[in-house]
Amino acid sequence: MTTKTPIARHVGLPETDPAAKAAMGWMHTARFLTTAAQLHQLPQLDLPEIAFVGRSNAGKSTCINTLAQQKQLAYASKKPGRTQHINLFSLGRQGGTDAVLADLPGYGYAAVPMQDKIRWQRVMGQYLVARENLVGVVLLCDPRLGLTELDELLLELIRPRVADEGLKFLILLTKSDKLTRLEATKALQIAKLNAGGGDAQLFSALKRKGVDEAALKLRTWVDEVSPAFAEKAAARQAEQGESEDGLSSAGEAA
Ligand SMILES: Nc1nc2c(ncn2[C@@H]2O[C@H](COP(=O)(O)OP(=O)(O)OP(=O)(O)O)[C@@H](O)[C@H]2O)c(=O)[nH]1
Ligand SMILES: [Mg+2]
Repeated sequence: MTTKTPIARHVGLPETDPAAKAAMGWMHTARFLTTAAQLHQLPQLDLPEIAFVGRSNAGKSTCINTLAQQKQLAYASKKPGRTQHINLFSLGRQGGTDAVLADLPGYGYAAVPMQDKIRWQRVMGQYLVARENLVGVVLLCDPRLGLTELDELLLELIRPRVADEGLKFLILLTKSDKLTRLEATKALQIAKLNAGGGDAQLFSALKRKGVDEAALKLRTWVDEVSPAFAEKAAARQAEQGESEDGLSSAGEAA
């Protein structure tokens, strides 16, 4: 869905909301940052991070590519289970980075050996509970399947952070091009009921439905938390400066 300005809506012009346009421009700056198979391999970042989670084949990687307006930023495939690492992408203009997107491996793919499933569920659980700079979670859900048991488990896992830290949460109903209008309306109603503390919207990479809306939402999340992150980074820098001063004055005294 295109987010129109009130005037455009009034006269029926397909004009895009300037804020949504800016959000899409920002999304287009996405570039690969790093990949990690294990949590401890992820860099500690002083930047707001937004994770894309959901069952295998739900369309997480395609969603990131669609938001970024890039064909092959994240690896998408017909074959489920293609994303097997946590892949991070930086966002920000002029080479600066003001946020990070995380593409997570999907869960629930039957052909994955049980041991790998368990290992992965543990890694993802730890990521969602302990990743300090995580500010938002986008749960991708194929509305033809609805929320699965593992989706519900994930919701349980993040609920305390949603309640205590204001972790943002959005359910994206992917592949909505496969639904009739009535099915889409019903699926959205159900998802909104299940999104306790968060939001839900329809999305289609194929038909470019809900893309502006999702980009704008993520931009809003980042705008909301950026001052707190800037403050933290400044405090850390000051701390470092003080300890360096301490070192140099110790050096001078010697
Ligand atoms: N019709 C339709 N197909 C889509 C849409 N989004 C993704 N797909 C297809 O769904 C399949 C899986 O997409 P991916 O983006 O690789 O899914 P994923 O969630 O990243 O999968 P894993 O990495 O295995 O967890 C691909 O064949 C995509 O082309 C959509 O909006 N509409
Ligand atoms: Mg993927």
